[in-house]
Parts: sequence; C-alpha cells; structure tokens
Amino acid sequence: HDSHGGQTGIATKTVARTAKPSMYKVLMLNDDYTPMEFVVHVLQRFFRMSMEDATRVMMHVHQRGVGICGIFTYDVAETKVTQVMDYSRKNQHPLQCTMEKPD
Ligand code: TYC
Repeated sequence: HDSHGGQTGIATKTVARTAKPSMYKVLMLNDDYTPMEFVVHVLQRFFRMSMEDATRVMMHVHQRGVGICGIFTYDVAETKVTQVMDYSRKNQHPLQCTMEKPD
C-alpha cells in the first residue's frame, strides 16, 4: 500500500500483513477413573501420537495432574477438545480435556 508521511508529501511504503493467529494449548487433566489405556488411545486417535509419545504424555498427566496434548489455532484446539470430550462421554469415562489461552 502507498501511504503518506504525515504532512511532508513523502510517500512511504507499508506492507499489508495478515494477523498471526494466536496458538492455544490443549490440555489433558488427570482423574482417578479413566483407564490409562483409554487415555493412550485418545492421544493416538485425536492427536496422532505414536504409542511411545502417547504413553509418555499419559504418564506425565497421571503423575503431574495436567499435560499438553498439542498447540493449535483456536478453531482446531476447540475441535480437538470437543472431539475428546464427546468420545470420553460416549465411552462413559470422566476424562477431561480443555484449552488454555495464550498469555
Ligand atoms: N489416573 C488414571 C488412572 O490411574 C489414568 C489417567 C491418566 C487418567 C491421564 C486421566 O488424563 C489422564 N487410571
């Protein structure tokens, strides 16, 4: 775009930039009832993790209470949370998944 340097009559060039989307963390929460194998399955199914990564993330959540499944744009993060919550409810597990705003 052409723009003008105030009252000077000097034309300056600016570059139109698209906004960089802010990224959201999708978090898995621990509970006392969901089987470990189900959590591993969810991480593989919805977050495309290997068995090894899914097991590592599940054990982290089990021991620390919360863990990061991945970092996504708002729309993708919201879809993942809904998919995990719907799938957990359908399978009668209390597994909770949430998303966190960037700072
Ligand atoms: N704490 C659960 C158990 O002992 C396992 C578990 C891990 C549950 C991670 C939820 O996000 C979770 N069966």
